[in-house]
Amino acid sequence: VTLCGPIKFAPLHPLWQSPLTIPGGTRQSPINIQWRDSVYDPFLKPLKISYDPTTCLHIWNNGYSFLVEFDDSADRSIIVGGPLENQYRLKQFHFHWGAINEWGSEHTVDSKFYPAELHLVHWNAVVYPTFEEAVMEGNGLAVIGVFLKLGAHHEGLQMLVDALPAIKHKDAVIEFDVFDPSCLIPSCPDYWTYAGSLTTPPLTESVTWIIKKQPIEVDENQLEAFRMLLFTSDGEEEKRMVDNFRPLQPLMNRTVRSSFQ
Ligand code: SG5
Ligand code: ZN
Repeated sequence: VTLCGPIKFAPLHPLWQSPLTIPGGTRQSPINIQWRDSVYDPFLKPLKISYDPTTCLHIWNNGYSFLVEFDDSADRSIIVGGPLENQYRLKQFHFHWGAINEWGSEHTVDSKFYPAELHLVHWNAVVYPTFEEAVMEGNGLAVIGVFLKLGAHHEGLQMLVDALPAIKHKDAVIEFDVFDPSCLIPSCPDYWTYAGSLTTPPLTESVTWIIKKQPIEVDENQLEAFRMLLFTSDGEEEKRMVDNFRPLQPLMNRTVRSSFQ
């Protein structure tokens, strides 16, 4: 007989010491996108992206991911169209990834995980005076999700990868003043869209998700560079920044729409 000892769970990341779920939540993210259950919507417009590379400010390790933040005090880096009624301003982008290539993305397609997922976070500055207010409201945010798959070296991503050793520890920030994130967005215009939430606390149900169908390719060394980052501050016992994704949430009463047939 094999006796099974008690199952030991990894300690929870400090980010998740606030509630893991929203009581009564009906539009939580991420979700599995079941391709055949998505509904083609011929009224969905193409998504127009117009980023000003000089609005880029810095790159920092926030202890859960690394973020590239933008000056969002004016309509300089914006998206419009797609499922959106107004234009939305770029605030930041960040990634989620796994310890190994078998998982790491937050969304899945037909239950398949990608090794990483990029999120470009935008807010509705037409309707809300600040990002913090937009975070709390139903149409406040629009996040573009892009899957990363293993393949060719990505020249645009390498700009970021080269900066990572300088922000290895939690709270490290360095200047990063020119970057055009549109180089990280696949050329194929096809996307899925659904109403969801932030995938980190405060988990508010304020996000119009726009998930690109086509992944971008990155190489093994580039993913390995992500995995060299640390959740921990300088001086603490080192914990690798990996598996920084939220588990899948129930679809509930939602439809995923597609821009393509
Ligand atoms: C919000 O959600 C958070 C981000 C968080 C993303 O944009 O901001 C706030 O809630 C401020 C009110 O947190 C920060 O920017 C740290 C200050 O981003 C992360 O935590 C990095 C993963 C999460 O957005 S997401 O739903 O696209 N994953
Ligand atoms: Zn995210």
